[in-house]
Amino acid sequence: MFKTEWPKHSILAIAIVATWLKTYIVYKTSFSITIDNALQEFILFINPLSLVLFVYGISLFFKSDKGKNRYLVIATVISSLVLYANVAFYRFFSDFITLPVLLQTNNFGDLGSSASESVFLTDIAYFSDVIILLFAIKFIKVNTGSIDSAKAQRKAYFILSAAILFFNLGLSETERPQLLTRSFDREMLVKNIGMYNYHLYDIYVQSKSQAQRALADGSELVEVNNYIRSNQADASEEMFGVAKGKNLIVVSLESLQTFPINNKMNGQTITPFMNELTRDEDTVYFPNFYHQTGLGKTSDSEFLFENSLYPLSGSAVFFTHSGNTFHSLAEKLGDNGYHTAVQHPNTKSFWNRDMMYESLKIDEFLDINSFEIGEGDAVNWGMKDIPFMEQSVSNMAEMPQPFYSRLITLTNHHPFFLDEEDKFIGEYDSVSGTVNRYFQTVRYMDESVEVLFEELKAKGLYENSIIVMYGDHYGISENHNEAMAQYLEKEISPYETAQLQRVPLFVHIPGSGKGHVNEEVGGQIDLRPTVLHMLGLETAKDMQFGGDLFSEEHEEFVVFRDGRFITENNVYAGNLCYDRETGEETDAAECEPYIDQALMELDYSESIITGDLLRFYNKEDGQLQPNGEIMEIEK
Ligand code: GP9
Ligand code: MN
Repeated sequence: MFKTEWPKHSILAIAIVATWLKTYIVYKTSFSITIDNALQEFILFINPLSLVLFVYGISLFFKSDKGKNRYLVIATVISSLVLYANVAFYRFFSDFITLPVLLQTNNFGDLGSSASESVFLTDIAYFSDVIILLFAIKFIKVNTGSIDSAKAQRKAYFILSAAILFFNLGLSETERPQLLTRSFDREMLVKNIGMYNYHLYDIYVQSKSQAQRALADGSELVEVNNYIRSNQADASEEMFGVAKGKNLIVVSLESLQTFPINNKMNGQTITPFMNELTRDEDTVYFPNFYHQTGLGKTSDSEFLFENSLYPLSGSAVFFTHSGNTFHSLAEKLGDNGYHTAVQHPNTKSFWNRDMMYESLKIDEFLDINSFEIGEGDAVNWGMKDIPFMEQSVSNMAEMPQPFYSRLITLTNHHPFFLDEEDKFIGEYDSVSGTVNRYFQTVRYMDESVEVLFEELKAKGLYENSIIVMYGDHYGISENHNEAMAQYLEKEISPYETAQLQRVPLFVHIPGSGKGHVNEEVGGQIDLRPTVLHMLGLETAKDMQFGGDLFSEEHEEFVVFRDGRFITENNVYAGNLCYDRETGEETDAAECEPYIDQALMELDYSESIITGDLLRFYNKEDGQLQPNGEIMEIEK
């Protein structure tokens, strides 16, 4: 067809361009990847390139043209299959493939049947680069004369491909800081590092956890079990069963810290409704309650709540260990006749929730598709909390009772933007726009909590439910210390920073008269036993690190994910020991005994997760199954 000779590496160049452009076109046509700005679009455009250059470039090492071409065809077919498999999977699950879904087919029994319904003849277009390549090989005559600078050329080529990879990663890092360590969302990963790199990254993450799991055996549990049993607190006699058989409504209050509660900003009340709750006769309010999250932020708080285990130190456990065996709060409630549901108007793959919720045995996940987001109903990260509360309650009205419904709010999230009509108070006046706006979004959140209560009453659900609400993690990071120092009118020492990790906890039991301010020092790790005991369910045989906050035996010892801790008398932060009440530095000996205990507790919890040790634990009789076989078969 073509008479003239084409340059030596034309076939390679054609293959690269064909796959690159095809991938970009497929991104745009077959997935719904949200693009917010031109930079994101640019990253999406260039992200297939680095790996394609690298993999196809290996053909440069082949001696014969035939070998080269054959390799290129195989490489294009494989990359097309990877892309196409994702397209077919996405049609059904609106998500990208991750290794565990291929391995845990029992969770996805309908995969096979749905796959066949997701395949069409026209899908041949997804292999267009293979077709183009085959044509090129057949009809293009390339100059085979060897200009022998092959080695130097190859070197330059691979340096270029590495440079493109780093350029891509650099751009992604500016767009999404900590993308790879936090790895919060598959869509975000595909959007930033590209489909092909995403799969390599996924394989790396998953095989690392699989290897650790394979090396673990149940014997490690003996020591952990002894530690847990010797530190365990009995249920509170007064509160055990106080809400037996009632619905459990849990609200994760996005980025809400304790400091705005019962506080003012430039004379304006920030949380009028929640302030009332702190004095309410049916509400127990905990002002000395801390979050214990790490990289996984909201998802870590969910993990703490459901499992009473610490999240991981180096990654988001929702992402890396969603295939583990867990004995979650949801599972226990499910076993006791509850319908269990999480409501959160965001993409279901965010924080890998869709996968993790399967392992946590949550019956129903009402994600963004379960909500109607009308005009003006979205701001910042998505659906506004007020319409979210309204629709969540309507959803609850449809649920079989008793139910456990956990709501995850969204509006009070960095960067704390609001529409004009939702600003109920003015901004603060510090150097930090983030801090200034935070007060307004917290004020909006307060309004949404009030709406929740009203709606529950209107729908007749209120009387028969208990409502547990807690801040999921800090909203204002240490980057805003100057503004916080201005607001709090004190210097932000390591002590203050630790104290700023307090998040409010409200336990509201309608008609109980149990309301009081409870000064107990506690953390998110304590939520699971506290809540289960109120619902009249024992946890004495559970593998959990927290204790019932109402129990006389509850130990005031809150360990942060990074080893800082709070005790009844002390705050240990920045390697210094402080008096908890005064904030004055104290004798290091007061903290000393707890330093190792804190690290040990974190290590024990980490070993449960990385070794997937709960598969060796019989939750019914509390027996360890060191050889693991019995539990494995049951699974
Ligand atoms: C996203 C929401 C916020 O679904 O949970 O996540 P965060 O950034 O707070 O972890
Ligand atoms: Mn959050």
